[in-house]
Amino acid sequence: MSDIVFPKLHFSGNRLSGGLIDRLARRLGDLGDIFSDRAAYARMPADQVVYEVESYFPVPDGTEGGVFLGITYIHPGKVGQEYFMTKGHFHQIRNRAEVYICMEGEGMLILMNEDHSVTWAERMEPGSVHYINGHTAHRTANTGKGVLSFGAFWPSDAGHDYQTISEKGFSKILVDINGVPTLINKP
Ligand code: M6P
Ligand code: ZN
Repeated sequence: MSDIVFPKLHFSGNRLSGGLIDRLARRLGDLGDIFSDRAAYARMPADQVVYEVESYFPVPDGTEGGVFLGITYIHPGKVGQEYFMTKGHFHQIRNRAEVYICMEGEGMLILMNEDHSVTWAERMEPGSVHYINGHTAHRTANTGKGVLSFGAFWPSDAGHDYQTISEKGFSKILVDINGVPTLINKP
């Protein structure tokens, strides 16, 4: 089916358009199990938007050989001392890799190996490009005062495994210690 013509998309700086774009917002109420400070979480409004994702899925989910892309916008904020962040996931097909490109803001890409024994982080700043190897869980946190936005590109058969993260989390969390984003062992 090499004769299908796909639309050219346009990214304006804060919006993706030009094709059939899937848009979702994740609110605090959708992210119940990811933040460590339960008391701080309970005090915050469930309808507060933590991040938004605009995605383009040119082929059906699960298709081998295609590429999906998405732009994620994480709002600034914290739950207790823990920065606003994405749910995070492994790929369902574990060996599938992904690339992130930071466009705006300041953040950290938090990574964890497959047996959960090692969690580390890479700084994201405008222009930083991050190769996320297969078998590696990934989550992003906004450590700045404005929106953190980044583009993501991943194989269309990769799938998202949220279950493993929702059960066990990452082995470290990213918190603000005297204004410095710091990875600490999960309390
Ligand atoms: C990036 C990609 C997407 C992912 C999104 C939000 O855009 O990795 O696949 O959905 O970030 O992350 P999550 O799905 O973990 O909430
Ligand atoms: Zn991914």
